[in-house]
Amino acid sequence: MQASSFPSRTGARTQVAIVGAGPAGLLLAQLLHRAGVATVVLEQRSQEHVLGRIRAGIIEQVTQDLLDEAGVGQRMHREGLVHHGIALAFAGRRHRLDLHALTGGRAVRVYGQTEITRDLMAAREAAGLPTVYEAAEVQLHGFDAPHPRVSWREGGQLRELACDFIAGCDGFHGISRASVPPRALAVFERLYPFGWLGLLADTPPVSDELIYSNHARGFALCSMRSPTRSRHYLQCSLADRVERWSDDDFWDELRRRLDPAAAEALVTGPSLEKGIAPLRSFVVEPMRFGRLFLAGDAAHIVPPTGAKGLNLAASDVRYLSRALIEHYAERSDAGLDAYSARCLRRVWKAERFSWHMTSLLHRFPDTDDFGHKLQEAELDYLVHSRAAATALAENYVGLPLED
Ligand code: FAS
Ligand code: PHB
Repeated sequence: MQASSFPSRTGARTQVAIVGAGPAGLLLAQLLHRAGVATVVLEQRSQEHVLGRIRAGIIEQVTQDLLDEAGVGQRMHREGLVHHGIALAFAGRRHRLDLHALTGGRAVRVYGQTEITRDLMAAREAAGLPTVYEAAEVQLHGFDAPHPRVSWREGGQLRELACDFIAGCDGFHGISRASVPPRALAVFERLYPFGWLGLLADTPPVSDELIYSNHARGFALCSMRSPTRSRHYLQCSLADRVERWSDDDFWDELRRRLDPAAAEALVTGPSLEKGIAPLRSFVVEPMRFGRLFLAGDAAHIVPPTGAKGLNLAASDVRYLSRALIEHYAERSDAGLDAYSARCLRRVWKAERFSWHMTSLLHRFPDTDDFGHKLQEAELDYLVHSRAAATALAENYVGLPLED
């Protein structure tokens, strides 16, 4: 297969131009490289900035298998924590859901998105493959015709790259989806009347597994990155500002929202990172426009309550990488033609689950007492019904892939 003729300023070309060096873009690039498909990755921020983002922490088996297929799973297996269960806390009590037993032996793994990105960047550098960081003013051209191009500014110089396909892996605020004529898009969106205030600290996790807490003061989540590094979240108002939250304020509020045993076990310490993220559900249809394919947050966003965002990006990339490899290796476009519909069937199931978990565990300002009693009844039903718990468990560990 062709290699990238990249270094020259004009006349440069590659097979797949990938916009965005987040997990979607880097994982796609690595999978294509291992199949001999040439790529160039264009990232608007610095490598350090991309690595400085603290985001997802839970990965499904599908994502783990993909990292192994990409040849970057070694550290994940060494350092990632396999979790067989989660806990739901409400009405002052904590209830464990045995995901492993409920799903016939499946599990999730705690391994931070930052580490996945680091592993993928290292693999790409080791292979000497082209990634342009701090690529300014990236523009997409001619993707509704056979010869698309991307252009950008690098050190003030205008650069251009011809390609066969463009993969828009540039997240929710990227240029790829924004380059599609609005009339060609159907947008589905739901905004939530609250955000998540997240804190990362080198303190031991509250428990061996995650605790999702529904509390009258608001949702709380106790997660982790390792046996010595914890990651916690508090539901907060959209008007909240992270500057108003001292570390002590955060720890005191977290303690209030936990069951007594968890509150007792909480070890506090200085934050390494603190930030507020809004919650939204968002899907754009279709995910393909001619020779432009959207993957990951560029096409869909889920509230993080279901731990699906990064995992959906991975399953999009699994479908897209196989389709592009099939195009080059077998001269077949069947996978490319099926890409959007195949991804969206999975995306909408994850949107449903993430919306359900968010509705179940958060306090909505316009919910009345009756609504709160319904929430509590649903949680009580969940932790006492094997059927209801199985339904949650099979979605949490990740539904099987189509094909
Ligand atoms: P990303 O947004 O990760 O990557 C897109 C990349 O494209 C970025 O590096 C960006 O700089 C670059 N880019 C943007 N515009 C560009 C342009 N014009 N030109 C070139 N490059 C451009 N998911 C979970 O499962 N669990 C969580 O707990 C969780 N927490 C989150 C917290 C926050 C604050 C956010 C924003 C998201 C969170 N997510 C979580 C979801 C998140 O993990 C995403 O699903 C994941 O980053 C998706 O990866 P990508 O699709 O690669 O998009
Ligand atoms: C995290 O560890 O960042 C995390 C875990 C589970 C979630 C959301 C975030 O549902």
